[in-house]
Amino acid sequence: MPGTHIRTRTLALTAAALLATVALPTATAHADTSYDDTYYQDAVGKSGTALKDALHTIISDQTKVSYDGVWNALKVTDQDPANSSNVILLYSGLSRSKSLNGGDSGDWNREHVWAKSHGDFGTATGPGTDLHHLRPEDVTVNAIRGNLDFDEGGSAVSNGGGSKVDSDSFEPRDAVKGDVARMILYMAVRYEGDDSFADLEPNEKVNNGSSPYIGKLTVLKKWNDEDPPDAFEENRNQVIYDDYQHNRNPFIDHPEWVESIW
Ligand SMILES: [Ca+2]
Ligand SMILES: [Ca+2]
Ligand SMILES: [Ca+2]
Repeated sequence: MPGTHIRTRTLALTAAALLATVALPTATAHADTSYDDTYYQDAVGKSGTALKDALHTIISDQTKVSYDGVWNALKVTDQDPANSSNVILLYSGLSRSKSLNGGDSGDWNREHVWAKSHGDFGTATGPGTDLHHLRPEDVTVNAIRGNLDFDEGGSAVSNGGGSKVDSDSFEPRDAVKGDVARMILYMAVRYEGDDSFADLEPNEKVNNGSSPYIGKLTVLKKWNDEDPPDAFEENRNQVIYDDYQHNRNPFIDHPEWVESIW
């Protein structure tokens, strides 16, 4: 249904342009209420743990993608809007040929934003193949991020688009800080330990190692505020919902729900 996508995306861009002209300053201004009466019906009006529980039930109803299927899915979800032969690399911000997927230097591969060692879920179908936190990234930059927690500070990553790294944390470039926060917090709500995988949660630490935690929560909340969802992130959420998993990242539709839960 490519035609549907084009129409949806055009409407989203028009809405974004309208919001930009009225320049409402708060995260609430970016809330997309399109799905409040349908998809989010059982969550709207709730807060805190009740909201988290309701969202967990809603987003756990999904189709799962195989790890091999992730390659082709990312070529659609992360397509460069200016060049349909390319994908945009998450941290680098570079546009690179879809055909350069692989494991060699100069290739892009499948970055697990929630590092798969944090909770040790690997690449079996489940959290390790969940498109809501998988993004294309340069093989070398992906290795530099490794399984580091997220925090501010460090030195510039080579070809990292402004991303920084130090011994115990990684700071993505400004344009995707909010994307990273909303991906991590989606994972925390989606995986609650009731499906044979670990209960993933954010915390205030770095050096979480193989524990099922990612830090730092206060920094992720700040990034959610500083970098609200844009057309690229919203389109990606829509494509995953329409064509792949049939579930949504609630924090892209309602960034203000982050503050309500955490
Ligand atoms: Ca650090
Ligand atoms: Ca962004
Ligand atoms: Ca959880």
